[in-house]
Amino acid sequence: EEWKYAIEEALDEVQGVYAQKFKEYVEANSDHTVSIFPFGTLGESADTTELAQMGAIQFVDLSPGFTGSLIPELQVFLLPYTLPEDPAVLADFYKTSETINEDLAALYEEQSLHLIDMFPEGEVVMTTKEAVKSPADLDGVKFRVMTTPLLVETYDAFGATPTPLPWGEVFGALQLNMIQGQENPMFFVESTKMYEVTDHITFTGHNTFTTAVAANKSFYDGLSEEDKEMVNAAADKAYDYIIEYQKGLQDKALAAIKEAKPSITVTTLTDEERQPFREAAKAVRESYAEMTGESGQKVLDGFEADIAASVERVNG
Ligand code: 6CS
Repeated sequence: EEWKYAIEEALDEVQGVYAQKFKEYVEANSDHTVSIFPFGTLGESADTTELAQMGAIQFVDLSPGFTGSLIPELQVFLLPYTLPEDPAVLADFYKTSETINEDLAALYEEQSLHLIDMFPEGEVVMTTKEAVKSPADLDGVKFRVMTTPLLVETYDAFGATPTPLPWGEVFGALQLNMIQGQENPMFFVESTKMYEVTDHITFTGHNTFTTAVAANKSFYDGLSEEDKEMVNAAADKAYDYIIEYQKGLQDKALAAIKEAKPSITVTTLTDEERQPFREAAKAVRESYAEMTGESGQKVLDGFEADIAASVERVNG
């Protein structure tokens, strides 16, 4: 059988590298084949999510920055200064968290999706046309965010004018100065040439980019036990690979950006400079609470307990 798998990125970007590992394992261990559809070939993230819900494609990569509009509790991943920064802790967390793999997985099921994996894609940085040292510098800056409501609240709290856009419109909007900033992990800033249309990179330490891979629910439920195990094993392989693959990727991407554009400025905010952003993050938690109620609170509590358990496991 041919399985179709849509991703939100290009084949040589993080989601693409994961998908290719997944495909390699499936094809080596079964009679099935996997066709990967890179970003743009089947539409925006909202489109590919729908295709997977309908069963027109079997697998999809769908990031909470978009899927949070469908499943509000997923916005827990977007709460600033909530996920741990240490990549080793993150690697343990996504794999072991019961909140992700049971509670959030159940919410995907309600949307006709079976959660296969969630994984980190690197620290999120801001890239802007003017330097950013404080929320005051974001005043009047139209800042592109992915389309889930909590990101609008976040950049509102950070002092900017949040502008939700699907990915396909971001480069052009920056080029035409319709927006003056956006956030993404460094590898993506490099591969998509975001640095050509922005001049300043700022490390604020407020988040890591999270993505998810899901299957159409009836498709997955209908697989033989053997195929289910094979799919899960393929995901485990791809997960380990993508964690290793990302070691040093941020530095490599940053070096390539500096080489391509020597005038780019790169600023890491100090703890003191991060303080006002941390303060603003409190209001974002309140928005999350309003959007998700009791269910969201339970997710957040479990999320933080699971993070603490991962910190303990990794650091002893
Ligand atoms: O900013 C975005 O919309 C995109 N960022 C990444 C890292 N992957 C896919 C997503 O569409």
